[in-house]
Amino acid sequence: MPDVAQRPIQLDLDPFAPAFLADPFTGHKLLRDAGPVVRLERYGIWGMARHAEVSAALQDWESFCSGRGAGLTDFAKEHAWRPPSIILEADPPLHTRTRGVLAKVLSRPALLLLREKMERQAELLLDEVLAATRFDAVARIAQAFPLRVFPDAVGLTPEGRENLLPYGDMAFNAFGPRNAIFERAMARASEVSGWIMAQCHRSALSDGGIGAQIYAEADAGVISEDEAGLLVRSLLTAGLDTTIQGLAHALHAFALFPAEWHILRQDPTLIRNAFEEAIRYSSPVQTFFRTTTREIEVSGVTLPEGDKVLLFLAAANRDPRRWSDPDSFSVRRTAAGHVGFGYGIHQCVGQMVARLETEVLLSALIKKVKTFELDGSPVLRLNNTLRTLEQLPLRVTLARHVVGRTASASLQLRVASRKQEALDICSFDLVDPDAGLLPEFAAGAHIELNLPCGLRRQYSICSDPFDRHRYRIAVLRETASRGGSREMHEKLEAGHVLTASLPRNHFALAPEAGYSMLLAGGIGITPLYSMAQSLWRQNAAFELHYCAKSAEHAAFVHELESAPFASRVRHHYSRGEGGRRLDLVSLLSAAPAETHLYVCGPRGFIEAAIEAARARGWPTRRLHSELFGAEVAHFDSDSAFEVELVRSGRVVAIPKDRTVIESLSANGIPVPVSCEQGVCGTCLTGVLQGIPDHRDSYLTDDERQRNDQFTPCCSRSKTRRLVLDL
Ligand code: QZP
Repeated sequence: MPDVAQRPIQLDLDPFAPAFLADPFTGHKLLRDAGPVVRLERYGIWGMARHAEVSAALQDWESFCSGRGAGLTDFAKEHAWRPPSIILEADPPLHTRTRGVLAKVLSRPALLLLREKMERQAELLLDEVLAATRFDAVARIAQAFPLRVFPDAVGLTPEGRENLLPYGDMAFNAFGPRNAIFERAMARASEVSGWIMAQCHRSALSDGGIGAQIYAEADAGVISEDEAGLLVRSLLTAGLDTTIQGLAHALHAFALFPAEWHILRQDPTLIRNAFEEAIRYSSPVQTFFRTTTREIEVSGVTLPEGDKVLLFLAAANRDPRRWSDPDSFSVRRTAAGHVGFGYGIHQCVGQMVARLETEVLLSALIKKVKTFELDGSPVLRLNNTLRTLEQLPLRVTLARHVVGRTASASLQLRVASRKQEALDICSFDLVDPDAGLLPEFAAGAHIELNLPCGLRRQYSICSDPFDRHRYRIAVLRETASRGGSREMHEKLEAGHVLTASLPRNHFALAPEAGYSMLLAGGIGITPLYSMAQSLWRQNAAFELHYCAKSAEHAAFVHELESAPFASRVRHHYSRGEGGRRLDLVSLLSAAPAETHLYVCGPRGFIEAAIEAARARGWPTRRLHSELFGAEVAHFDSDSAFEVELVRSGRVVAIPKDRTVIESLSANGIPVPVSCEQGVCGTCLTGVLQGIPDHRDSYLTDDERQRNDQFTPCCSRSKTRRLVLDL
C-alpha cells in the first residue's frame, strides 16, 4: 500500500448511549474492526480501540496530553465541572511532582503496613456475609469491604461517608458528555461536593492516615497546602468506585468461569495473576480521553492538533490482535500489558490499593467458599466511564475445611519453644499445631513468616532436614530493625501460632560437590548449620567456619562443640585475645580441588569471601552465597553489567543506558512488564546470584535486603553479573 494519508473512517456511533453502555462488547468489536483510528462525528472526536494504538497513545504523553482533561471536556476551551485534578489532568512537570507524592504514600511498602488490619476486616466481613448462602455480592462484599478499609486508611471522619459513592458517580460520569446519565448523577452535586471538599483539609484528616502523609509532603515543601488538599481530593475521587468495581467484576468473572475458582483454590499463588486478569477481562475503567498537542499521524491517519481522542481501554483489553481467546477469563493467562490501569506515566498510581484489597479479599474467600454461582441476573448501573455492577446476586457453597496445606502453599506453625542462644540471638522451634510431620525441606531453605503485626520476614531453617518435626530458626535482634526482629524477640512466645510459606530454597547444596566449605558470618550460621547436619548424614566431606564478634555473640556454640561433626567446625572471633580470625587466603588455598564454597552473612563478609575465591580462579558454579543483614552498599549507579539466565545459560550485556527489560527484549527474551517504573511488581524476577541495585518502590526494605528478587524494568546491579531465574 502506498504510504499516503488515508481518509479517516467515520462511524455514527455514540459510545455513551445507554444501549452501547449496556452492551459495550458489540460496540467495541465494531470499533476495533472499523480501523486503527476512527472518527466519531457525533462528538467531533477520534477513537482508538485496538491494543496497539491505545497502548502507544497512552505511552506518548507528549503528543497525547492530559492537561486539557481526561474527559470529553477540553479544558482549553470549556469549563471543567470542578477545578482540574493536579495529577490526572496534568502534564509534566506538574504531574511529575504530584505523582511523586502519591506514588510515595501509595507505594506497596507503605500499604503493606495496612495489610494485617485489612486481613482481619476481610475475615470479619466474610464471616458476617457467609452466614447466608445467598446474597448480593456488590452491596455485601464489593462495596462493604473497601468502605470499611479505605476511608479509615485515608483518615476520614466517620460522619458523612455516605457522600463518597455519589461523588465517585459524579466524577466518573463527568468524563463523558453532558447526557442524561450525567445529569442524574449531578442531582445533589453541590451538597456532595461540599462535603468532599471539607474532608480534604488538613484539619479534617486523622493523624497517621494517608491524607496526613500527603500533608507531610506539604510540610516538607514538595507541594503547597492547596495542592495537598487537591491530592486528597484525588484519593477520594478515584479510590473507592474503582476498587469496588474491580472486586465486583472479579467475583462476577469467577461466577461465570467456575473452573477458574477451582484452580485458584488449588493454587492460591495465582491470586496475584487473577487480579491482573480480572482487570483485563472486565476493565472497570472502560474509556479515557487524551488531547493531541500537535498534528500527529496514527497508522496512516493524520489527527490535527487540539482534538480529543477517546481511548477504549476495555476494547483494547479484549483485542484478538493482542490476546488469544480474549473473552475467556483465565487466571493462568499472562495478563501483563493490559491497559486497564492505563499505561505510561499516568498508569494508575493507586493500583497497589486495588491489588492489596483484592488479594486480601480473595485470599480470605478461597478458604471459606468452595463454589459460587449467579443467583439471578447482575444489574448494571450505567455510567459514562466506569462499568458499574449495582447488584450481583450470588449463591455459594461453603468449604467444609480450610484449604489444605499442600494446596494452599502456606502453613500454620506453632512456636513450641524459644531459647536465648547468644547476645541478641534467639532461636524458635516451630512445629505443626496438630503435632504432625512438616513438609520436607533441603538444607539452605528458608520460610517466610507472617508476623502478628503484619510484617513478613524470611528466616533460614537451621535445624536438621532429617527432623520433620520442627523447623528451627534463629533471629538476630537488629538495632536498626524496622520491627520484624524486635517483634520476634519481644512478642513471640511458646504457644503462638503463625502462618508461614512452605520452605523455599535459593541456597541449596550442589549435588555434585566433592568437598564443601561452609563460611558463616554472624547470624549467617543458620542455613550453614542445617547444611552441616545434612552433609554429615550423607557422609560428605566438609568443614564449617563460623565467624562472630566473640563467643558471646555466637549461637549454637555448645551444640556445635558436642555435635558428631564437631571436629569439622572452627570458630573465629574478631574481638578479644587469641587472634583466631579467619584467614581466608590460606583457607582457600588449602581447599581440595573442586571444593564448593557456601557463604552466608553480612554483605561485606560475603563479598570478601567470594572475591578471594574468584581471585584464586574458583569458577562461579562452585560459589554459593546468601545475603543476611542490613547494610546499604555503595551506590554505583548506571554502570554496565550483565545478566545470566539460569535456565538457558545465556548471558546478556546490559549497557549503562538501557534497562534489563529493554536489553532482554532486544535479545528476543520477553519478560512480562507493566508500569516500567518499579511500582506494580509485574516484572518481579528471581535473582540467584549477584546483588541487585534496587530502584523500585515495590519491594519492602526487607525484601530488598534478601537480594533474591528484583524489578528488571528499573533496577540494576551492584555486582558485575546477576544470575536470574529466567
Ligand atoms: C479519577 C483525580 C480511573 C481514573 C481515571 C480515576 C481517577 C483518577 C484520578 C482522579 C479522578 O485525580 O481526581
